[in-house]
Amino acid sequence: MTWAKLRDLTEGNARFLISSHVNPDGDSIGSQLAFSWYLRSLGKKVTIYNRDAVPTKLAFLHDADMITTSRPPGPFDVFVVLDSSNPHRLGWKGTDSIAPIVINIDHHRDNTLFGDCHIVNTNAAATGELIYRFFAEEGVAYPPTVAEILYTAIMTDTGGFRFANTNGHVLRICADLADRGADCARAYRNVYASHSPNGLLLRSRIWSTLQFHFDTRLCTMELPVAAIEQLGASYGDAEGMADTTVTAVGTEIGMLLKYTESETHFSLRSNGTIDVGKIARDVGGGGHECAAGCTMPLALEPARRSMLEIIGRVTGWR
Ligand SMILES: [Mn+2]
Repeated sequence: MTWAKLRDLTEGNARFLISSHVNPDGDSIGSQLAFSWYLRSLGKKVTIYNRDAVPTKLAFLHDADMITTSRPPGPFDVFVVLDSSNPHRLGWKGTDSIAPIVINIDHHRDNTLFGDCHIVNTNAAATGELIYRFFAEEGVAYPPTVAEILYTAIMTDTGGFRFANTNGHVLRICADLADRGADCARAYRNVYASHSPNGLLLRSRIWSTLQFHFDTRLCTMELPVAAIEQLGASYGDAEGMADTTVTAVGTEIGMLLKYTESETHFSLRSNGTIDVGKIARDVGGGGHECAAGCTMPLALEPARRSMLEIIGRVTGWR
């Protein structure tokens, strides 16, 4: 890991494209906005392009409206990929040829170390934490708006300071960000307490599908993708529901199954005893020990059966 190379590549070039993964979360949006702020403070020309729009609950972040979902024309000198273990995760084509230099900043375990400069630290709680460290290393002074962006990135990737990646180091960083002007209550309210009425109805629909398996060690909930449109809700309204699947006493793995007629996506969660990242990777997905995801090209019933079989095999549960 070399901050100097990152500094040299940023200082020595003029036109930057920043992108991050599909279905962006607080860390992907936050790290993009913070790094973009830094580049613009150096007088660089910056475009932030994502396949998917900024979730409404993150629109409060300063300059979130800078992020476009229209394919930018370029040309670019440097392509900055944030919070994405590989360029495929960005969900759009042409990532190979979009710019001659590629920077990869990430904290995912399955990062392929692509790019000309990769800053990949799997001990970091969030990509936002790596940007924070870069700013600290470089002595960058940033405004409260940027502190709030970094705080939100870390808050969301630690599940509101509740996941196993929450530790003294992370909390000290967040204390520093609060001292620099991040409004913690505002970040909480926007991210966790700003449901739309239709969004809450969608959540009640998901709750109603709750089931236990393996003597309550596994908990599942289901989301028919069609219900989103039916209720006039949005995909983002279901966010965080996967986390609630692992909140029962005695439940070690939780999963939310989002399904269409031909495809089922699993959001896997663990209480820390079982590495769900490994389970997800075994079926072509990815993620961390406590939060991971994967997709099967199967309808709900066969996909659920297949996953129960896999979990039974991996854990020895009956
Ligand atoms: Mn992240």
